[in-house]
Amino acid sequence: MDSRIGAFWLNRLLTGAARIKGAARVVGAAAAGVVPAALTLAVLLAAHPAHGQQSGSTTPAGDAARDGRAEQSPIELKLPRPAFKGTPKNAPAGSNLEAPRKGPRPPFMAPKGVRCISGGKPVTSSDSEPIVGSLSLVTDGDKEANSGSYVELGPRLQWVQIDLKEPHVLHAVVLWHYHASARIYHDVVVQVADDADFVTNVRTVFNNDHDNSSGLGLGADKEFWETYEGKLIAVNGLAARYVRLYSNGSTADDMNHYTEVEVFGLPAK
Ligand SMILES: [Ca+2]
Ligand SMILES: [Ca+2]
Repeated sequence: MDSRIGAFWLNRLLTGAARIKGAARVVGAAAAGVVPAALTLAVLLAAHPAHGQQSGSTTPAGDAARDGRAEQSPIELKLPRPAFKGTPKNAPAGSNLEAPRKGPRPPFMAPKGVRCISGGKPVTSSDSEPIVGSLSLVTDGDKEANSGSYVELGPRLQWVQIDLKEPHVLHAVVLWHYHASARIYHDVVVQVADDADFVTNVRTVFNNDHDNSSGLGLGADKEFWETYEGKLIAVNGLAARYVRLYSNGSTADDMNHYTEVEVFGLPAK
């Protein structure tokens, strides 16, 4: 910073500080703290113009975000074999449907060290006695479209829930309902919470229930075709211990299926 420009801004700040000081006399002691802060900033800017120029336009939070971006890397996601080829053509009329992607999904970037933290973690469900398979299939790491690789829950609105065993900072949830044939599951809602009963600090990270038939709130997200790539839902660093996923049947039938759910994150400090 040019010294004349520094002097100009110092003058402006001191003038501002004088005005604040005048106002402080009127409003009393509560505002008085502002004056030393403004003066300190002015002095710092004059004494360290280069530093003032660098950090004056940002905040400690901004610095952290920039550092975080610098350390981002793609999450390691192992995909199952594709079970069917081509684009599904029997799209339901009038549905709010995500357009099928052309080409593979781009890598998902997250802070370095973010990994799958759901493998082998306990799974509970609104349907404690699945029709086909067991709840442990949701987190057993097998995402293939084989018979025996998915759990089938009862009809209408059902949920599965993963207990990460301790609070984590979450960055993505990747979800495979059933990808052996083209279909769309309805009322897909994904929530995270601090407690197993989903009472404390519940946050919805995905909701494509457009008419609130689930009673969980109106969702603005789109419905999507099941594919071998799974559905990746960005979570953006929310801290939680529990992840719950709802669905309400599919274009195939009223049942609810899960082949695998992977949660990506880091232990919360
Ligand atoms: Ca599985
Ligand atoms: Ca609905």
